[in-house]
Amino acid sequence: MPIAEKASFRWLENLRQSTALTSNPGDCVHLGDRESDIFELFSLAHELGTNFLVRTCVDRLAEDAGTTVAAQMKKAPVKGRHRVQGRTKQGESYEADLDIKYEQLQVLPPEGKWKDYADLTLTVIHAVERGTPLVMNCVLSGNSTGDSGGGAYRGVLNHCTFSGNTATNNGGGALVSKLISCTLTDCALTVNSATYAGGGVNNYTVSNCVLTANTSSPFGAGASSSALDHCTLSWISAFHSGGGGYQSVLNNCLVISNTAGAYAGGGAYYSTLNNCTVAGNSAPQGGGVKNCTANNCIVYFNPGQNYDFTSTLNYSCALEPGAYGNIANEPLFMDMTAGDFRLQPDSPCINSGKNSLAPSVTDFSNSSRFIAGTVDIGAYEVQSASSVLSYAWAQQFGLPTDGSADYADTDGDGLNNWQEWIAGTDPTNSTSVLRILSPSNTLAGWRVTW
Ligand SMILES: [Ca+2]
Ligand SMILES: [Ca+2]
Repeated sequence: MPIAEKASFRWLENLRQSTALTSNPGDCVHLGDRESDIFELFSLAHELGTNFLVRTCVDRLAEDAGTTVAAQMKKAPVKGRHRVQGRTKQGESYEADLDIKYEQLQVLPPEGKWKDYADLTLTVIHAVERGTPLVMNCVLSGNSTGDSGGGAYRGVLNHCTFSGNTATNNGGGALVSKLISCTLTDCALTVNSATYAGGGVNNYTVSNCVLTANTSSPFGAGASSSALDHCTLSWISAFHSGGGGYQSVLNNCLVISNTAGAYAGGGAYYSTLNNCTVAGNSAPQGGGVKNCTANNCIVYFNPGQNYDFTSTLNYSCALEPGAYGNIANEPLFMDMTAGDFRLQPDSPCINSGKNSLAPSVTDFSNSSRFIAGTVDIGAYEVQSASSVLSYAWAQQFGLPTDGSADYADTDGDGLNNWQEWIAGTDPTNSTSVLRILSPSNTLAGWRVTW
């Protein structure tokens, strides 16, 4: 979908209009949260000669695509310490010491936009709290707060169980910091205010966790403003929108049977999903996802519409998915009613994703990605794929997926089926073939046709 038709267009318009109001755009810094982490905004700021500071949610390619921003910042030395003072809503003051890193990096646009946008040299700032408290193997149950973070507020929590915790503001289960291999059940916000979010977690980095039955949150009943990796979000309901996730990034997650009561995004709302399986979610609009970008995702079997025009799907499996490498075939789960969302051995999702959109080298169950050379669509990678072809592509042309057809030249046009898949030609039609016919030196330069 062109950027002009997406919700993020408003961030670009805001930048353009506010820059037009000043005579010296170089003196301005435009601030944005994770929603503003879009390469188009960086390019526009560069074009307008103005500056920006956004909280990032995407780990972008850097330095000639040989690495990523996160990998470079991990290697970077700490260049300073900074103490910040804050005050809770009860008026208690607190201090936090931050380690500060910063680097100038060459940052690349998303791979699909390389022809539209140039690389940019950006300053990346990284701040991490020092001496963050660590809690391991604990049960946090039945706690409540009139502020935020019912079960936990700040800190790193590993192998903990949260249940029945509530908060009045944000983060019924937990707020701010990091959760590893935790389970959150029945955590909630206790007020029905449209400004509050995160029944389960808010502002967290969450990995290998299960969030289930977190309820009573207007937005993002499972997670809000969080980064989730290898997590299950299931049977969660939001009053308003974003049953599973809201303003979050979900990588390798199962997003199953969540609901949004009043408006939209049963599975996720205003979020980015990479290699997730989104099924059985419901909402009045966009039962699966609404205002989201979904890459390498299965968005299927969501009552009340899998997604609508406000979302962009790339290399995903959904009914009526449009262009961008998407497929419409049923994903063929092992046993959806029993909650087994692994893929059957003949699933069209096998090898049908795009490797550069995969968020990590492991799948939901921490098994290898890129089996048979290409990432599968959805949270699970089939570990025993026998063909290197996209199964959806092979099945479309009646080719077997046992590997026997991979390097055969079915239509005798000189290119084997793997080459025809890469070229996007028809492997059953010998006139459909990638072959240079008539190179000609036109005024615009060389033109190659096939
Ligand atoms: Ca694969
Ligand atoms: Ca052909």
